[in-house]
Amino acid sequence: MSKPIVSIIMGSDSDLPVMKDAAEILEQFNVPYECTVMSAHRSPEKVAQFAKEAEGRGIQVIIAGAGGAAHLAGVVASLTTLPVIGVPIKSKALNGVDSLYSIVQMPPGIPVATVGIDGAKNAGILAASIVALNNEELRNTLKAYKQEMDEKVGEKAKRLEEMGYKAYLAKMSK
Ligand code: RP5
Repeated sequence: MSKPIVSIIMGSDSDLPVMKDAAEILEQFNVPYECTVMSAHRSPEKVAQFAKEAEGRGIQVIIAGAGGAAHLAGVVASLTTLPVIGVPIKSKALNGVDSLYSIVQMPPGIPVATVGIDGAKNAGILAASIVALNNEELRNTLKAYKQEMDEKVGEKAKRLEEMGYKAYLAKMSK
């Protein structure tokens, strides 16, 4: 893989089953990325070093997933001017509402773009959209991706209209 331009970080390897969705969509779009674990609480010095060095290493966007009292994205955003996208991970105790509020409610001055709970796929797409500002080929890839979704909805609508809802539901449950 060529030099990474998107960095996917997460607070724990237990976040990986969710955060892999960001990696998968970036692979689909041919966006080079790196993926690792670091914790704002358990390895704060590693986080600080990463955030300070990311821009110099050619990283353009950072995706940060964390759960619970999720400070990773905010701490990273405080130490870099790169855009940071936070992914709130669904937690056991509060179903990810704690993670969501921790990430989305950043005080004025340090923004973190926040996707939905477990929304790592959207984080990957958003990261690709940011990178695509200076990459026409990637913009075309993203346009084709949207076009494909549009066509799929159209096909479903046509099928539902033709079959009627009862037959459609019966086929869905098979
Ligand atoms: C957070 O604590 C991580 O991002 C993870 O979502 C959560 C639990 O971590 P583990 O105890 O599974 O390592 O820092």
